[in-house]
Amino acid sequence: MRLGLGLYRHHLDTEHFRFAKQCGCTDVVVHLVDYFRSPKNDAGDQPVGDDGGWGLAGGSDEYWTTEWLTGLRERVEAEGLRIAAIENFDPAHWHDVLLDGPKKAEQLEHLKQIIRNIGAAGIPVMGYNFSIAGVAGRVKGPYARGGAESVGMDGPYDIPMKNGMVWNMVYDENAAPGTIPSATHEQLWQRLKDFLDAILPVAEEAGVIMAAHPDDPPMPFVRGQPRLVYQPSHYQRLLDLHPSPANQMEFCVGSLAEMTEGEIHEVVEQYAATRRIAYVHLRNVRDKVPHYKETFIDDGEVDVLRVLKILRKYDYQGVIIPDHAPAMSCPAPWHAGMAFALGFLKAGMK
Ligand SMILES: [Mn+2]
Repeated sequence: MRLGLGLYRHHLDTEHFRFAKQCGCTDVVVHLVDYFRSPKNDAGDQPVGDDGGWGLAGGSDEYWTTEWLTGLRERVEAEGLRIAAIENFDPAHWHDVLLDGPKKAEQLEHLKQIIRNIGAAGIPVMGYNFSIAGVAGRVKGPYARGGAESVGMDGPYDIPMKNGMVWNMVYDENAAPGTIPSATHEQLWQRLKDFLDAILPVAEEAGVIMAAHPDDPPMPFVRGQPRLVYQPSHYQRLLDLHPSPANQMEFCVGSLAEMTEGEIHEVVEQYAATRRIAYVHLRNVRDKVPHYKETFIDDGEVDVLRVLKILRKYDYQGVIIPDHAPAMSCPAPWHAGMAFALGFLKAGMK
């Protein structure tokens, strides 16, 4: 098992690579989409946003080229780290793949090229979250120990999404007025299948593993849109959709623990046994949707040390990152929260 840190777009510099190394990481997981372009998100925390989502999607396409990604990998390796994965596509690159819109075929071709670029740059995993509404409906408050700010849910979130939005970001500021009609669960599974059928052969050839994150938050519907992996058993359905060795999981223990079905340690056992975990998000949580709260890593309902023991039993060799952590009361809330989680994980991984 290897310890990693997830870095947002604005963290991709030497200072943050060194911070990860100093915390004992061997790896980083990088986000190329900037969730913090809108002033409504505090760059010292995880994004939450409002009914308009996190902000505007569609950052520079340069980040997705082989040249830029190779340069990033070299900058990371210069600090003695590896890039374990890239996390999340830009909503501007695949809105019609998620919405089954007119640009779907064109966008799938672009995604294939992105996967080829990632492989050519020597980055082994692409994490994605196949979701129309994305990470929406969360609230922020002093929910964690000592009044530390964390996120959670305080009831369902059903306000429809405006046209031009997908994945909790805005891809078209000039979209026609109106809201996006609801899809069905079966339509969304078909869209996922179309995506996997197109992408997985390219991923295999490029040496890139596609890693699916479960729904965050794991509700059956968010903003009137269906979700895919909102109960533990749905992950098996996703794996069964395509036997490719490139079809794997971005295994988020926190999201799985928030689900209303399953016992989290049994769920970890079940999926560790598949050996199709590309990498792990490991955080702790109290209660279930629609009323869960994120906690410090030692303080929720997940026995994180037991999770590590189960992963070790199945000889899991991949990377574990803390995912989110409560923001601590100090001048560097994100750094302190992550350092605390990483220290705990590092000790537990011995
Ligand atoms: Mn996660």
